[in-house]
Amino acid sequence: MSRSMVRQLAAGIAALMLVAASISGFGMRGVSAQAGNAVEIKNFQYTPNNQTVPVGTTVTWTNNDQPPHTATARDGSFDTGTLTTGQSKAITLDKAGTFEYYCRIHPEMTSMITVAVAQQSPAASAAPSAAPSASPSAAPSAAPAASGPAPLVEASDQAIMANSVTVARVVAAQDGWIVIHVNTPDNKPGPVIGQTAVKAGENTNVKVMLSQMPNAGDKVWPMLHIDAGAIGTYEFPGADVPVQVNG
Ligand SMILES: [Cu+2]
Repeated sequence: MSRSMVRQLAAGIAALMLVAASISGFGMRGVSAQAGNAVEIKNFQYTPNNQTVPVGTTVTWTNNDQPPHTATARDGSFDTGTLTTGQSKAITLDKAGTFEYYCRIHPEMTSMITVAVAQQSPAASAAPSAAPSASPSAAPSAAPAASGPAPLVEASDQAIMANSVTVARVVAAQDGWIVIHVNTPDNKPGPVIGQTAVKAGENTNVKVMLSQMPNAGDKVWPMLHIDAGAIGTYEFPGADVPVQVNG
Protein backbone atom coordinates (compact mmCIF):
# COMPACT_ATOMS: atom_id res chain seq x y z
CA MET A 1 0.00 0.00 0.00
CA SER A 2 2.32 2.66 -1.11
CA ARG A 3 0.84 6.08 -0.74
CA SER A 4 3.29 8.05 -2.68
CA MET A 5 1.14 11.04 -3.05
CA VAL A 6 2.13 13.83 -0.84
CA ARG A 7 -0.28 14.38 1.91
CA GLN A 8 -0.26 17.41 4.05
CA LEU A 9 -0.86 15.99 7.44
CA ALA A 10 -0.09 17.97 10.45
CA ALA A 11 1.48 15.48 12.74
CA GLY A 12 2.37 17.16 15.95
CA ILE A 13 5.55 15.39 16.79
CA ALA A 14 6.22 15.50 20.46
CA ALA A 15 9.73 16.54 21.17
CA LEU A 16 11.05 14.14 23.68
CA MET A 17 14.16 14.50 25.70
CA LEU A 18 15.28 11.18 26.87
CA VAL A 19 18.13 10.08 29.05
CA ALA A 20 19.45 6.63 29.65
CA ALA A 21 18.07 5.69 32.98
CA SER A 22 16.06 3.04 34.67
CA ILE A 23 14.58 0.99 31.95
CA SER A 24 12.69 -1.36 34.17
CA GLY A 25 10.01 1.25 34.44
CA PHE A 26 8.87 0.31 31.00
CA GLY A 27 7.44 -2.94 32.24
CA MET A 28 4.46 -1.07 33.45
CA ARG A 29 1.90 -3.52 32.26
CA GLY A 30 2.88 -6.27 34.62
CA VAL A 31 0.89 -9.43 34.51
CA SER A 32 -2.47 -8.95 32.94
CA ALA A 33 -4.60 -11.18 35.05
CA GLN A 34 -6.02 -13.78 32.72
CA ALA A 35 -6.64 -11.05 30.20
CA GLY A 36 -8.12 -13.78 28.14
CA ASN A 37 -6.68 -16.07 25.61
CA ALA A 38 -7.86 -14.30 22.51
CA VAL A 39 -5.67 -11.88 20.64
CA GLU A 40 -7.26 -9.60 18.12
CA ILE A 41 -5.19 -8.30 15.25
CA LYS A 42 -6.52 -4.98 14.10
CA ASN A 43 -5.08 -1.72 12.83
CA PHE A 44 -1.69 -3.38 12.57
CA GLN A 45 -1.55 -4.23 16.23
CA TYR A 46 -2.06 -7.16 18.50
CA THR A 47 -4.54 -6.67 21.33
CA PRO A 48 -3.76 -7.38 24.07
CA ASN A 49 -0.18 -6.57 23.36
CA ASN A 50 2.18 -8.15 25.83
CA GLN A 51 0.17 -10.55 27.96
CA THR A 52 0.81 -13.39 30.35
CA VAL A 53 -1.02 -16.70 30.27
CA PRO A 54 -0.61 -19.93 32.21
CA VAL A 55 1.21 -22.84 30.63
CA GLY A 56 -1.14 -24.91 28.52
CA THR A 57 -3.36 -22.01 27.52
CA THR A 58 -4.83 -22.11 24.06
CA VAL A 59 -4.47 -18.69 22.56
CA THR A 60 -6.53 -17.75 19.53
CA TRP A 61 -5.29 -15.04 17.20
CA THR A 62 -7.97 -13.50 14.99
CA ASN A 63 -7.26 -11.14 12.14
CA ASN A 64 -9.88 -8.41 12.02
CA ASP A 65 -7.81 -6.29 9.69
CA GLN A 66 -8.04 -5.92 5.95
CA PRO A 67 -4.44 -6.95 5.24
CA PRO A 68 -3.25 -10.48 6.01
CA HIS A 69 -1.11 -10.93 9.11
CA THR A 70 0.71 -13.60 11.03
CA ALA A 71 1.68 -14.04 14.67
CA THR A 72 5.07 -15.66 14.47
CA ALA A 73 7.34 -16.35 17.44
CA ARG A 74 10.86 -15.08 16.87
CA ASP A 75 12.29 -18.32 18.15
CA GLY A 76 10.00 -20.36 15.93
CA SER A 77 8.05 -21.90 18.78
CA PHE A 78 4.72 -20.96 17.26
CA ASP A 79 3.34 -19.47 14.09
CA THR A 80 -0.26 -18.85 13.11
CA GLY A 81 0.60 -18.83 9.44
CA THR A 82 -1.03 -16.20 7.27
CA LEU A 83 -4.43 -15.15 8.54
CA THR A 84 -6.64 -13.35 6.10
CA THR A 85 -9.50 -11.11 7.18
CA GLY A 86 -11.71 -12.91 9.65
CA GLN A 87 -9.48 -15.95 10.00
CA SER A 88 -8.39 -17.32 13.36
CA LYS A 89 -5.74 -19.71 14.53
CA ALA A 90 -5.68 -21.37 17.95
CA ILE A 91 -2.35 -22.47 19.35
CA THR A 92 -1.77 -24.19 22.67
CA LEU A 93 1.28 -22.82 24.43
CA ASP A 94 2.89 -25.64 26.36
CA LYS A 95 6.32 -24.21 26.84
CA ALA A 96 6.99 -21.69 29.58
CA GLY A 97 8.90 -18.59 28.72
CA THR A 98 8.60 -15.17 27.23
CA PHE A 99 8.03 -15.18 23.53
CA GLU A 100 8.35 -12.21 21.31
CA TYR A 101 6.30 -12.52 18.18
CA TYR A 102 5.77 -10.46 15.09
CA CYS A 103 4.00 -10.37 11.75
CA ARG A 104 6.06 -11.88 8.96
CA ILE A 105 4.27 -9.64 6.48
CA HIS A 106 4.64 -6.45 8.54
CA PRO A 107 7.70 -7.04 10.69
CA GLU A 108 7.21 -3.78 12.52
CA MET A 109 4.20 -5.37 14.21
CA THR A 110 5.49 -6.96 17.38
CA SER A 111 4.06 -8.23 20.60
CA MET A 112 5.04 -10.46 23.44
CA ILE A 113 3.43 -13.28 25.31
CA THR A 114 4.68 -14.74 28.54
CA VAL A 115 3.72 -18.32 29.24
CA ALA A 116 3.97 -18.68 32.99
CA VAL A 117 4.07 -21.78 35.12
CA ALA A 118 0.78 -21.79 37.01
CA GLN A 119 1.16 -20.72 40.60
CA GLN A 120 -2.41 -20.22 41.74
CA SER A 121 -3.60 -23.80 41.82
CA PRO A 122 -0.95 -26.20 43.08
CA ALA A 123 -3.30 -29.12 42.69
CA ALA A 124 -3.62 -28.54 39.01
CA SER A 125 0.06 -28.23 38.39
CA ALA A 126 0.67 -31.94 38.35
CA ALA A 127 1.81 -32.07 34.77
CA PRO A 128 5.59 -31.98 34.90
CA SER A 129 5.64 -30.70 31.38
CA ALA A 130 7.98 -28.25 29.85
CA ALA A 131 10.56 -27.16 32.32
CA PRO A 132 11.10 -23.45 31.95
CA SER A 133 13.77 -23.95 29.37
CA ALA A 134 12.97 -20.88 27.44
CA SER A 135 15.94 -19.05 26.11
CA PRO A 136 16.73 -16.25 28.51
CA SER A 137 17.90 -14.10 25.67
CA ALA A 138 14.50 -12.53 25.36
CA ALA A 139 14.62 -10.98 28.78
CA PRO A 140 14.97 -7.25 28.39
CA SER A 141 17.98 -6.26 30.33
CA ALA A 142 18.62 -2.79 31.54
CA ALA A 143 20.35 -0.55 29.10
CA PRO A 144 24.03 -0.31 29.76
CA ALA A 145 25.03 2.90 31.43
CA ALA A 146 25.72 5.32 28.69
CA SER A 147 28.99 7.14 28.77
CA GLY A 148 28.52 9.21 25.66
CA PRO A 149 26.52 12.36 25.10
CA ALA A 150 23.18 12.75 26.81
CA PRO A 151 20.57 11.14 24.59
CA LEU A 152 18.26 13.56 22.90
CA VAL A 153 15.46 13.38 20.37
CA GLU A 154 14.22 16.54 18.69
CA ALA A 155 11.41 16.83 16.21
CA SER A 156 8.81 19.37 15.29
CA ASP A 157 5.34 19.60 13.86
CA GLN A 158 5.49 18.60 10.27
CA ALA A 159 3.53 17.41 7.32
CA ILE A 160 3.95 13.75 6.57
CA MET A 161 5.39 13.48 3.11
CA ALA A 162 5.46 10.27 1.13
CA ASN A 163 4.82 8.15 4.19
CA SER A 164 7.71 9.32 6.26
CA VAL A 165 8.53 11.63 9.11
CA THR A 166 11.82 13.33 9.76
CA VAL A 167 13.34 13.67 13.18
CA ALA A 168 15.49 16.78 13.12
CA ARG A 169 18.15 15.73 15.55
CA VAL A 170 18.98 12.63 17.49
CA VAL A 171 21.84 12.27 19.91
CA ALA A 172 22.35 8.68 20.93
CA ALA A 173 24.78 7.38 23.51
CA GLN A 174 25.02 4.14 21.58
CA ASP A 175 23.76 2.68 18.33
CA GLY A 176 20.02 2.39 18.40
CA TRP A 177 16.74 3.05 16.67
CA ILE A 178 14.42 5.95 16.28
CA VAL A 179 11.05 4.33 16.60
CA ILE A 180 7.82 6.08 15.73
CA HIS A 181 4.89 5.09 17.88
CA VAL A 182 1.32 6.17 17.26
CA ASN A 183 -0.42 8.08 20.02
CA THR A 184 -2.94 6.17 22.08
CA PRO A 185 -6.24 7.70 23.23
CA ASP A 186 -4.72 8.17 26.68
CA ASN A 187 -1.81 10.06 25.17
CA LYS A 188 0.87 7.44 25.45
CA PRO A 189 3.14 5.81 22.89
CA GLY A 190 1.20 3.06 21.15
CA PRO A 191 2.10 0.55 18.46
CA VAL A 192 5.11 1.08 16.27
CA ILE A 193 4.58 2.33 12.74
CA GLY A 194 8.19 2.73 11.68
CA GLN A 195 11.79 2.64 12.77
CA THR A 196 15.18 3.68 11.46
CA ALA A 197 18.62 2.80 12.75
CA VAL A 198 20.73 5.59 14.24
CA LYS A 199 24.40 5.61 15.13
CA ALA A 200 25.97 6.60 18.40
CA GLY A 201 26.54 10.33 18.46
CA GLU A 202 24.62 12.99 16.60
CA ASN A 203 22.26 12.14 13.76
CA THR A 204 20.42 14.86 11.89
CA ASN A 205 17.32 14.72 9.72
CA VAL A 206 16.62 11.10 10.42
CA LYS A 207 13.93 9.99 8.01
CA VAL A 208 11.62 7.23 9.19
CA MET A 209 9.37 5.45 6.73
CA LEU A 210 5.91 4.71 8.12
CA SER A 211 3.99 1.55 7.49
CA GLN A 212 0.77 3.27 8.37
CA MET A 213 -0.38 6.87 8.09
CA PRO A 214 -1.48 8.64 11.24
CA ASN A 215 -4.64 10.71 10.91
CA ALA A 216 -4.32 14.39 10.28
CA GLY A 217 -3.55 16.21 13.48
CA ASP A 218 -2.51 13.08 15.31
CA LYS A 219 0.53 13.17 17.48
CA VAL A 220 3.16 10.50 17.07
CA TRP A 221 5.99 9.58 19.41
CA PRO A 222 9.54 9.39 18.16
CA MET A 223 11.46 7.34 20.71
CA LEU A 224 15.07 6.33 20.98
CA HIS A 225 15.62 2.65 21.58
CA ILE A 226 19.02 1.05 22.09
CA ASP A 227 20.25 -1.61 19.73
CA ALA A 228 20.93 -4.61 21.92
CA GLY A 229 20.39 -8.28 21.33
CA ALA A 230 20.79 -9.01 17.64
CA ILE A 231 22.61 -5.94 16.39
CA GLY A 232 21.00 -4.43 13.35
CA THR A 233 17.64 -6.03 14.08
CA TYR A 234 14.97 -4.01 15.80
CA GLU A 235 13.76 -6.09 18.70
CA PHE A 236 11.06 -4.66 20.86
CA PRO A 237 9.46 -5.89 22.94
CA GLY A 238 12.78 -7.53 23.61
CA ALA A 239 16.32 -6.40 23.96
CA ASP A 240 16.02 -3.04 22.30
CA VAL A 241 14.45 -1.20 25.16
CA PRO A 242 13.60 2.48 24.95
CA VAL A 243 15.88 5.05 26.44
CA GLN A 244 14.01 6.99 29.08
CA VAL A 245 14.35 10.15 31.04
CA ASN A 246 12.51 10.75 34.26
CA GLY A 247 10.19 7.92 33.40
CU1 LIG B 1 0.82 -8.03 9.30
